Amino acid sequence: MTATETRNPNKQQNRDAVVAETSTRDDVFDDSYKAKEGPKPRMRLVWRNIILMFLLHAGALYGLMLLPSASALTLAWTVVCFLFSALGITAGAHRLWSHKSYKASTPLRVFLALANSMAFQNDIYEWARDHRVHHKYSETDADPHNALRGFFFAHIGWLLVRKHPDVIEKGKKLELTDLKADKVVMFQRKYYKLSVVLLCFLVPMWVPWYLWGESLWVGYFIPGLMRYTLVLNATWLVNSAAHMWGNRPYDHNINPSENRFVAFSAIGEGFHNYHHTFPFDYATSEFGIKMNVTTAFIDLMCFLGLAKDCKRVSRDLVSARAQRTGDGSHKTG
Ligand code: ST9
Ligand code: ZN
Ligand code: ZN
Repeated sequence: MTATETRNPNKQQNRDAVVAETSTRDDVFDDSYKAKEGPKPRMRLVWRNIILMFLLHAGALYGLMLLPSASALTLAWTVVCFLFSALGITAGAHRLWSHKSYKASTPLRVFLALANSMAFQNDIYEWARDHRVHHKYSETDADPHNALRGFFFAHIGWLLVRKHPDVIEKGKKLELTDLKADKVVMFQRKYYKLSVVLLCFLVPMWVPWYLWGESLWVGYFIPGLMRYTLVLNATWLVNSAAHMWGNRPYDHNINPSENRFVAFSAIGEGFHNYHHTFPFDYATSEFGIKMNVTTAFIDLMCFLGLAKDCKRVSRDLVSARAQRTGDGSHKTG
């Protein structure tokens, strides 16, 4: 029996290629990690980040209070900006660049890189590097947002302190040549700050002002700051809530869980027990497009000829794994 299948005509050939590839991946859990003996390194606060995150969340709350004064078009634009920036993380930094779970044409990669800059969550290279080390050394000191350090640390705290030295030590050993060879990724990294100013703040504010006469103030606080903060928190919930609460139908030995609330708010990324068990599956879930806008988007891109070679775990393998290591909550059929 083969481990995975891909959606294209040359099935057997692709299956073999996928199996060979997944056996040498750097996003698969590695249980060889041993914590260093002796006292833990001191936690070093980064006050610049603490102050900026506080101001950002205060601005987002103010944006929330401004909602009644925004026009319907501005609210619709906020939803568009939310979805666009969310896809830059889910379909882009996560499923494409961190996990290589499908292939994307250059126009699609450019689209996803622009969307990723609108999400302002570090450039794609840094995001994917941190994410691979998260999968490989999940719930250890080498995991950037180690959920064993509590909800707050996994959610936002990890961005407010210097990284544990093990994150950097283990991260330096990762295989990142695919990212370095991707011109779109490197271009985005080079012009990251400029692209964030334009796409995360100026474009969301400017479009409603220019096209339908919304005030720049409302444009800045609602589709700008409030939308940015919502996407951040939806993403962080995957690291916090989905590493703590929910069923573990595929592997009860790990903390990542199936969390429907997170799946909804993170446009399909809350099926986290499945995702950590089969990180190379492009759908990040057994259930295809169900509660999974990101998978529907990738399917649409395949239909339009802009994406291909979506990796999928076979139903047989999923069932066998659930029977062997699941918590018993797996539903067949
Ligand atoms: C943000 C990121 O929010 C969110 C990521 C979430 C991930 C979620 C995953 C869940 C699954 C997907 C679900 C998606 C759902 C989406 C839903 C959407 C609706 N390996 O970092 P530095 C080296 S960002 C190898 O400064 P410090 C490297 O040489 C928010 N090497 O460490 C590096 O230099 P460079 C906005 C590594 O000093 C150097 O060390 N941004 C690694 O300890 C220094 O690195 C912020 O808030 C590694 N892994 O500082 C700012 N790491 O990069 C956040 C480091 O030049 N960041 N090195 O190569 C910071 O300010 C700092 O990183 C710090 C740590 C203070 C946190
Ligand atoms: Zn992942
Ligand atoms: Zn995780």
